[in-house]
Amino acid sequence: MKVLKPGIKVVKTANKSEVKPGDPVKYTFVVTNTGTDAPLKDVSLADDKCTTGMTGPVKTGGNQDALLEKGEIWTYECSQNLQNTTTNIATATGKDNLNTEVTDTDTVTVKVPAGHQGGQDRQQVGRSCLATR
Ligand SMILES: [Ca+2]
Repeated sequence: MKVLKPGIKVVKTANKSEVKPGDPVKYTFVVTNTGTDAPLKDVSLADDKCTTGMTGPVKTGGNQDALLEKGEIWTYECSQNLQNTTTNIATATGKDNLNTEVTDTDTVTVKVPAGHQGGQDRQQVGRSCLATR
């Protein structure tokens, strides 16, 4: 009997490591199949904080079908305006053809500097920060 070793991997990155309050951050999620000869179905990508505006997957390589196979790269994106230092956990999930579920997570933290938090107007916040230093 052939033993399937399904595996999935998500790598999450943010386009900035630190932003001012209210500034947008774009997250990119790259999902790949790390298993051995085990195409994955029902592949999904979720983020615990970036829940709206998720786009993708954009499928690179392979056959562009509904199965994530080895060598294929599925990329998702999500943008969010951050008010406070935020740590997001992304979770990728898939199933092999025996319905064995595999998951992987990746975490990214984007800093919003203390003292700048909670402001509405960037210029105003900038001045008040300087004044309190
Ligand atoms: Ca495929």
